[in-house]
Amino acid sequence: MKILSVEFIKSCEQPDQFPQDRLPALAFVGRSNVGKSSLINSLLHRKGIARVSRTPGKTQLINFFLVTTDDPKARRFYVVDLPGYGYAKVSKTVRARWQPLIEQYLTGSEGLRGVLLLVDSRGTERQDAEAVDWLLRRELPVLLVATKSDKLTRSERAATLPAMREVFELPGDVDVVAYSSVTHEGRDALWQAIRTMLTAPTG
Ligand SMILES: Nc1nc2c(ncn2[C@@H]2O[C@H](COP(=O)(O)OP(=O)(O)OP(=O)(O)O)[C@@H](O)[C@H]2O)c(=O)[nH]1
Ligand SMILES: [Mg+2]
Repeated sequence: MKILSVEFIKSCEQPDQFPQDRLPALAFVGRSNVGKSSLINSLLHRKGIARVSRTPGKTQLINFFLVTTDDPKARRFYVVDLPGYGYAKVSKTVRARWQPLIEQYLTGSEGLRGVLLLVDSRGTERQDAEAVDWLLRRELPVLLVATKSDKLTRSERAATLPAMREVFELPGDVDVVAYSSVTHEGRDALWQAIRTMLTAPTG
């Protein structure tokens, strides 16, 4: 599969700015600093299209990228980079604005075909479990991605995916993929999972 183009479309701070064209979309969610923007860059083979920062709270709006590929099963779709949840240092007012915005996007978008929930493979937090529950309760198609796998030893890596399944009590139809945006480990597996989500029947 070849990526033909990646175009930044827009940043949204309120729901009436979300694209209305109902193109298929994939949302990337997870704790601040977990590696959402880095993973988008790695996945799309674009170094800096999504802004990355060592300081949590970098992504503050909902950013839409339009991707086209030569794959008939994933020809044109949005990649949606969301602000992270659970970052204490972002002011309460800012977080109070993000939370409903994120929730409105996730619950009100007709084109949304999958939610990629990123968790740090070195350790999960209560908020990750809450996010898993929140998404599953709404019957959103979820894919769990364990990020920064390059930071684990080989044996730790082998233990990660079963451990994630257990911690979150994931139902059998939820996939888990390990990913490193440094080595790009997991890129092929993630693309495979994405194609499945984009072609799954909706409704
Ligand atoms: N070693 C390693 N570092 C990573 C990886 N992915 C991201 N990072 C680093 O983690 C930090 C946060 O990455 P971002 O991609 O900005 O994280 P984010 O989830 O988009 O963060 P917010 O936008 O603040 O919610 C940066 O310093 C990245 O370089 C990875 O796979 N491996
Ligand atoms: Mg980000």
